[in-house]
Amino acid sequence: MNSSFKTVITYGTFDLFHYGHLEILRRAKELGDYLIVGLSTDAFNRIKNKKCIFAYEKREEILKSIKYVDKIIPENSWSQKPFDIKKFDVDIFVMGDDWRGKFDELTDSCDVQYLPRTKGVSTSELKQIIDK
Ligand code: C2G
Repeated sequence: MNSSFKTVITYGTFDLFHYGHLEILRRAKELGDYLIVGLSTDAFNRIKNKKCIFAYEKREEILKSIKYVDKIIPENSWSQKPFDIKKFDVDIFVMGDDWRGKFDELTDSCDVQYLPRTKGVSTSELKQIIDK
């Protein structure tokens, strides 16, 4: 693969998919040529203490229909990132800036970019509105 070809990776739960999720995927893809998404499994969401409305298969189905996403891999643990970066020859790791600083150890293996979160929307806020 020529050196200008850039592989980008990002991770998340992507539950109740919304435009904040779309925006991070759009911007992540814009940084390179190929975007891999590490999608949190239901078991990993339990480890993250994150209650999920939609099961992995449903969240995966939505991500598969997003034009920015080229590949989806399961995210089973906090520790898999360096292995994924090596396995898929990742050039750029992207997360929203709510995670700023949390994955800086990955700068040894690739470019780490924290992008501004999209204001005004979050899965937890959507859940509160739905629960009303
Ligand atoms: N995001 C965003 N703007 C929002 C909401 C979310 O940019 N309004 C971004 C988050 O910063 C994250 C991605 O969308 O980069 C996915 O968000 P979540 O599904 O909430 O993922 P999270 O629970 O943060 O899991 O190992 C990393 C974890 O799996 C990340």
